[in-house]
Amino acid sequence: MDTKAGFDTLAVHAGQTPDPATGAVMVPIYQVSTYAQDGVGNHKGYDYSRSDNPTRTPLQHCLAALEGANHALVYASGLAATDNLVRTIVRPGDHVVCGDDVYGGSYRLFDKVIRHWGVTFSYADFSTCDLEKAIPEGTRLVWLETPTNPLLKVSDIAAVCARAKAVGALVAVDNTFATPYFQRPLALGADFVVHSMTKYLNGHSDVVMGMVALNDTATYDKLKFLQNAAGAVPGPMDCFLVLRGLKTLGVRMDRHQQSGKVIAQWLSTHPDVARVYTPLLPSHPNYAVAQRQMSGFGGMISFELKAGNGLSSLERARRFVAATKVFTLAESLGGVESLIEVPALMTHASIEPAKRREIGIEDGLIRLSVGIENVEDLVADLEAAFRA
Ligand code: P1T
Repeated sequence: MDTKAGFDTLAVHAGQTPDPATGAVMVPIYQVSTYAQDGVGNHKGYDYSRSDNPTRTPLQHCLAALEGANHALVYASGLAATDNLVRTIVRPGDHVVCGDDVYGGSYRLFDKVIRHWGVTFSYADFSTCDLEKAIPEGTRLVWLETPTNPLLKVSDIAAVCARAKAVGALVAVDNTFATPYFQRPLALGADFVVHSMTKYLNGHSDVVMGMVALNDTATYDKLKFLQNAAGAVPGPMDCFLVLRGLKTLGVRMDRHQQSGKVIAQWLSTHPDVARVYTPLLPSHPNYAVAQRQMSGFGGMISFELKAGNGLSSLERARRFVAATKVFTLAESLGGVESLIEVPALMTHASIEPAKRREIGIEDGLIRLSVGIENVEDLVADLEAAFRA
């Protein structure tokens, strides 16, 4: 496949050709751990499925094409991808600067695991901070999530990369919320793109998987070495499901965004809503940056309820999320079905309460992942929850 083909064409075809043995149009699920060898070391390119698997390889090629990267590697989860990338790049004594508002599990991995290997971390709001102060000389890696989870802050990727380059630091962008359909960090100067493919890339809430995409072949070889040495690989069935999910990424993202806009606008005028967070609305403080570096935003919205009826905003949030019927109360995001959750109690509960509030994640914050159901049903569901 010509890598200059359009995004949707690449999503359907890149890395995939009809099976030479049978003509099967879809990549088969090679549910196999090992491969026959004619003589010792004489095989057809695969010897053991921890190292490589023929369902995984086309998925990696497709993802590299979508991110505009030379290489992509897929992992058993988004956090496994994060862990393998960080441990490939940093050594004891190194310093990492991380966005202050990141997925709670990424923060937990850095603060409760990798920090104990003698790596130091500092945290900054890349959407507002002075980049020269936030990214000091000697920084080895910058970890940038944009848009952020759950506050949907958008940071200027090119500006962060320029500062990082000036001090010799590498930049990894967690592109889970935007997907390569709406944002291509490598083209803006990033060294690595990371995804939880559990979310939009797969899109059907039936797989946990992660990926890293990059251009530098020497680092790719190191990553591949660690992946094989440590073994955080996904199974062939999961790779098949993500290959299938990717084919509709563009149409799904358009629909998530279209419905997301309707819901964001409706929430922003609702009398019970104190604040709406989403780059879908021009009132978002980083709207200009978002317009510049992204071609769209998907369907993620966070909002706060006003306290009322003698209830705190947290208690109102608890009742609200228990009352929706089309929006399922669950962690995760990016699937065809709409989800609702309270970050302080669920996805970001691993961050200490004081730190969470310092970041701006209020206890009563509610996060929506707007799915592809009929938008009138979604609005009616939320309206009913306001009245419950
Ligand atoms: O769950 P896993 O596939 O390991 O991915 C971790 C991860 C990494 N980066 C971002 C931006 C994420 O949102 C996640 C996972 N997030 C959720 C489960 C959630 O509900 O926010």
